[in-house]
Amino acid sequence: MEKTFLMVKPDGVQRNLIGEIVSRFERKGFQLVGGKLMSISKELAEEHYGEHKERPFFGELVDFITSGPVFAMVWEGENVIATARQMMGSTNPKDAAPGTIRGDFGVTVGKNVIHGSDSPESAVREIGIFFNENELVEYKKLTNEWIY
Ligand code: 3AN
Repeated sequence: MEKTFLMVKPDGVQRNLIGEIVSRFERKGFQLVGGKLMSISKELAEEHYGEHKERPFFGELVDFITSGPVFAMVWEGENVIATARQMMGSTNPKDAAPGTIRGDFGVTVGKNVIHGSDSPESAVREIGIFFNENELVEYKKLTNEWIY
């Protein structure tokens, strides 16, 4: 089953949006297989955003993502990579449709609330740099009488 890496950025954590964001992916029907509140070191930030090294906003990007805790997650489900990107909305919140996470909660392109892997290759890479294998939990949804 496909997996993706999603992360509530420092602005989302400061604005108490972790629950709202987790809830959207739960209600959609995806399964949370890993999650942790963590601080990102400068080294990890530079590795994560490696593809943007030459962009003029690289320094800003690293400073922002290391400015406060983030909530890192791995989600699983059919087409979860592309669907999560749709649910996040466009990179620049001014172009993100209402109903998307960035459309509903974001204002500026730098502080756009959430990160999500953009391809199967980046999902594998990003899950690998943020999570150890033993932090990912594979489990079946039960259909017992005690689940309402
Ligand atoms: P996405 O996060 O939607 O995949 P990317 O990969 O193009 O977008 O950009 C990575 C991150 O860089 C974005 N999440 C955004 O916060 C930041 N970013 C993109 N463009 C700019 C910009 N012009 N100025 C500042 N930050 C930017």
